Amino acid sequence: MKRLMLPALVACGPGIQPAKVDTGSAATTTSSSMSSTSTVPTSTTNTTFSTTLSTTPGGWSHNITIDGDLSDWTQDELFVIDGGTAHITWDADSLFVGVSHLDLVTGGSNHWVLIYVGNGQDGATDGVTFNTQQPALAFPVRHLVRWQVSDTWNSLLTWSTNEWIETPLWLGSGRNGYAEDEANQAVEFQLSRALLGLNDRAVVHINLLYEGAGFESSYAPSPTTSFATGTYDPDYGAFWDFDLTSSIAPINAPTVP
Ligand SMILES: [Ca+2]
Ligand SMILES: [Ca+2]
Repeated sequence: MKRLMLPALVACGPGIQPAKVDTGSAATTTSSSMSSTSTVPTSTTNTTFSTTLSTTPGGWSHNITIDGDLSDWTQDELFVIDGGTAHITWDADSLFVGVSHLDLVTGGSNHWVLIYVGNGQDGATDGVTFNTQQPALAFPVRHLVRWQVSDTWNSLLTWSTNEWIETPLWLGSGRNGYAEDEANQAVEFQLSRALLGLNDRAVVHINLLYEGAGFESSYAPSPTTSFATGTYDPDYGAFWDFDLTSSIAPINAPTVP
């Protein structure tokens, strides 16, 4: 089942809608978004990890403008995914992620962009449940940043001992910016390294997910070797392993496990 599960929504063609730079303040909770994760407790706690942030002189560092325009990314930060591109880079303060995919425009509240992030040390090996999909994670990670492509919901989920704790509407607060421009079929995220506990290492997995009943699937993973795109409830088998102090370009990073 490959990305054929677009819901019967009115498609909005590229260029129809204006660019929007969203602070997240206007987002509303929808019944679909909450029902999908009814087992996830919510919390307003936003833990700040004790993290010393730095970039090694000569190390990789690139500040991205969060405006929904991917033209400021380099080829060294571009990862081909099924039907689009993913983008990953960082500077001393932030981990930057970009995604370009038609489903950002045509998808609805059942479509998600998922960004799992770990520091390489500890975390969960059971991912967050969406409807009836829950992946086993081949490498432990501590956080999931999730964003509904309809831009009606986003949150940070943090693994704490034995459960995922949700911080609603995490994007758009502090150093966690994002911007979508449907004309570009693109979204950009700025994720605080301090809030994610990313000192010298970032383990990252990006994919899209559709949770509509009867047509659930996960697709467009990066790394592409993680799972077969367009399948139901796959486990995630590979994660990017970025050395944040290294001068090695993101595109040349290894994967784990
Ligand atoms: Ca940009
Ligand atoms: Ca959208």
